[in-house]
Amino acid sequence: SNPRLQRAVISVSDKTGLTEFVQALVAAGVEIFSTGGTRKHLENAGLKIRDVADYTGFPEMLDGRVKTLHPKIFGGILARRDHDEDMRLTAEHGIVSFELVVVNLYPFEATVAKPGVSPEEAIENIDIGGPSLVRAAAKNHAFVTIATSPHQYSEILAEVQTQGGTSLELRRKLAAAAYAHTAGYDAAISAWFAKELGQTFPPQLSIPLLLENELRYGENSHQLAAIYKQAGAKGTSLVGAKQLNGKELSYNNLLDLDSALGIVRPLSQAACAVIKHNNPCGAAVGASLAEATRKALDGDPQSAFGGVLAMNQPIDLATAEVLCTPGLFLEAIVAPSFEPAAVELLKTKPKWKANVRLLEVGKLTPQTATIGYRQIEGGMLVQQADVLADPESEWKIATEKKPAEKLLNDLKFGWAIVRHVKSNAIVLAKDGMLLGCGAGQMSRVDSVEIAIQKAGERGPGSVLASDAFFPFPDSIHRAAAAGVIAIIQPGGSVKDAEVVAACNEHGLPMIFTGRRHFKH
Ligand code: 93A
Repeated sequence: SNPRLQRAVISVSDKTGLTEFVQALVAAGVEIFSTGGTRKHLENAGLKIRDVADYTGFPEMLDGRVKTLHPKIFGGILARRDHDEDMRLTAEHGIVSFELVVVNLYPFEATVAKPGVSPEEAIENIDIGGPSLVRAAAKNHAFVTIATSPHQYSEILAEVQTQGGTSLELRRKLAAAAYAHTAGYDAAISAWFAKELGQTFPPQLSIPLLLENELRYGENSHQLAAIYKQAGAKGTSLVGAKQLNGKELSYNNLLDLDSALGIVRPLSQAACAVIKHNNPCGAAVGASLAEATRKALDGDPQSAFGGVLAMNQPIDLATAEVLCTPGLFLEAIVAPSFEPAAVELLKTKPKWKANVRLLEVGKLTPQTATIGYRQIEGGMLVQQADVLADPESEWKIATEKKPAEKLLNDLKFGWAIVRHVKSNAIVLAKDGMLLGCGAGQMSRVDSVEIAIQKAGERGPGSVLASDAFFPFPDSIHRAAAAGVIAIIQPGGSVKDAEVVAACNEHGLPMIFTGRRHFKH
């Protein structure tokens, strides 16, 4: 049977929804004990609240560093109600029992996220009594209910109002959530310390992640999935983006949208990227966003069907009109913002109605994820993200022929795109537009072949970018035959001399960037 809920300890920083919750508890006959700020807040709402300090006979001290850390509080939470000796001892010491603990912690993450916060202020926001209350109540969940988030109030209340107390099932569920809460809290503190120490790598591996949402399913419908938010994450991201239209985002949508954003994020001109299966099948820059979008969709119109798009500028009506190309179906579009007229048009385009997912993420900031994680069986691989921009000052012309000045923009563009393509990666680009992409092949020359085939008759006059060196000169001969007029690649193969000789033979200029960009 559910133990009757008689007394609660309430000590919260986030007072959202608290007054209504406590009013209902009081109405259900629960006696409330609170710390200074919480008590004032509730008394201002006209509620009768007992003061923790009065009860313990010990004042809050050290500027609040010691408020609830007292045996009369912890004994009342931790006593095993079915142990005679526990009950005898608590009674002997004038300790009352608490069946409910409501705590949320000092806002450490929000505090350290503030610009210019001092270490002293950060440290003062390390909660000690709060996590102790949470852990104690969760440990004794056989008898005690622990609430760590206002989202839990209604479920608790529903049981209290109908049954006088909570069910063991709910108490166990809340205990699990409570330990996740304190674990995330300590992870954030540890990450802050590491940052203060200037320690950026290897990172603190207790990544503070908070459950954001459950997803309908994972990569396939038989896989359960969820999305987590990195605590304290700054910058523009899909987590918490504003959805203006369309069905719920899927796991694959999120992965593809993130890749698409990754492509357009660093580009300074108006840009659009089209992603399918996590690889770009279109990407372009233009004088306007509408032009860039038109070029991105034209890169590979067949593959663009069912694609996911990202733009680096607000979507205006002209761009929305381009997106309404007859016969084109799009899964999702992410942009800094959408003009209302553009949203209207996209929503009413017959086939997409209520379907196309439109996401507003705000003005794009540079990538903030500096560390990448990849799970392997039994462990985890951790590396710095591939964020280094390759300065042109370090590029070297490897061939007799120099690339014409007007080709430099395309070479830069191709080099900016190829790092976002799964290795072995080859892209063909012309006039700020991706024309062909060979992705994820196990042999580089196969990727060259696919990129050429995708570019088709538009290939002549294009430039070719390769994410890593050519192990053999065969790719060069193939590119020259297709009409490629310049090449950019890292260099560094034992066969570089042969590769350069092949370029010279065809009169092709080639740049060595000196840095490889595998993406696996
Ligand atoms: O400084 S503390 O670690 N010392 C304590 O004994 C203590 N007990 C509760 N902080 C403590 N708390 C925290 O105070 C709670 O976790 C909550 O976040 C906050 C509520 O304080 P107030 O009721 O004064 O607003």
